[in-house]
Amino acid sequence: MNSIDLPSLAQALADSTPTIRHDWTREEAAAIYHAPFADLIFRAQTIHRQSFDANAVQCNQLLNVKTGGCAEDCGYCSQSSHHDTALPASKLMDPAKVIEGAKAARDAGATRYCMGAAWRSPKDRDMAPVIEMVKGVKALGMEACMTLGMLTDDQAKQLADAGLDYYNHNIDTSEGFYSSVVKTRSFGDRLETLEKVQDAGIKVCCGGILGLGEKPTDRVEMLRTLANLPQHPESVPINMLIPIEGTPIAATATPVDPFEFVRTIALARIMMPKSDVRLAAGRTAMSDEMQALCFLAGANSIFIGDTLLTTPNPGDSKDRALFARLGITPRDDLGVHAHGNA
Ligand code: SAM
Ligand code: DTB
Ligand code: SF4
Repeated sequence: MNSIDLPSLAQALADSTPTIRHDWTREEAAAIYHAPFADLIFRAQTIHRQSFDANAVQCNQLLNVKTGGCAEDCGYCSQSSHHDTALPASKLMDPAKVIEGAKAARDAGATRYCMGAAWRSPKDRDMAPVIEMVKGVKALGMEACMTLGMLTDDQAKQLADAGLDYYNHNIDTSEGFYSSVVKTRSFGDRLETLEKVQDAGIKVCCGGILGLGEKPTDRVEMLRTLANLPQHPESVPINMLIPIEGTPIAATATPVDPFEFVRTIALARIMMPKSDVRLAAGRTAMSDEMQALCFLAGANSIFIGDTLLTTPNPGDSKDRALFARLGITPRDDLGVHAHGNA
């Protein structure tokens, strides 16, 4: 599929440079979120085209390198030891196995390998194997991302020195709703780790979940917190809750209106014009049409492969078919020469 020429007005808009702001007001952000749908999507798509190829999507592969038994009580999570989810806990994986997985992911088209551990924070003895994982993934020419919970300044520096590109640490929802979702840590704890990561020179991946029982204001405020940080997170994952039996939130949550989900993506794109916005967890429950709307609203990144951390993901054949239907190509962040040469 070849992309068609846009009419000249739209092209002129798409050619201008987006303004990067860190002073969004509550009212401004809410007005964008609640705008007529066509106006919202037109604005988001225009801004999207100022910084990105609208037909390319960045592809990430997740791996849970340490499953379950987590001391935190996040009300949505299958891996918390506070909930009875029937998920067996495991030890930290052997770095060699992790690197094998990364190579397979690279061969399947992922440019970034995202490794998650179900920890409140890493212990000092965990750092050596974790660093070996980062170095191994980097040696394959891929981008490396980790999510290990709260970090000290020294741990952030060690990860930066190992070559870690991104650290994922979500704020998940608004400050006001946070304590209804997690009680074992505060919203401020999350912001503190984000600051340490940024100070160490690692790029930040930070977003949230929809479907926790939050109100539209909580979604707007979550994104406003991110957009008003001194530096926008380079990557903003927007997850749709995957209800997990045995978790308190699965018992009370109500499904999110798909249009509200798309509005949230559009607001992220408009307030953080140069960040990658990821259509993250929850795609198995979404139609192709809903995913297409998310891409139109400015999402430009997904998780590929059959599994996320502990739950299923659409998988490569479904995603290949979706990309073909929409004329989307995987974004080649590694360059053709880095692919398949290690
Ligand atoms: N332990 C790490 C931490 O504290 O950041 C990282 C792992 S955690 C699983 C990463 C993110 O995945 C969460 O912040 C949440 O946004 C998302 N997530 C976890 N469980 C989910 C679920 N059931 N449905 C949708 N998203 C989920
Ligand atoms: C993010 O925002 N979503 C990913 C990643 N960052 C670590 C995790 C999704 C987890 C979905 C539920 C599961 O598989 O356990
Ligand atoms: Fe632990 Fe992360 Fe799950 Fe919270 S989201 S319980 S910190 S693994």
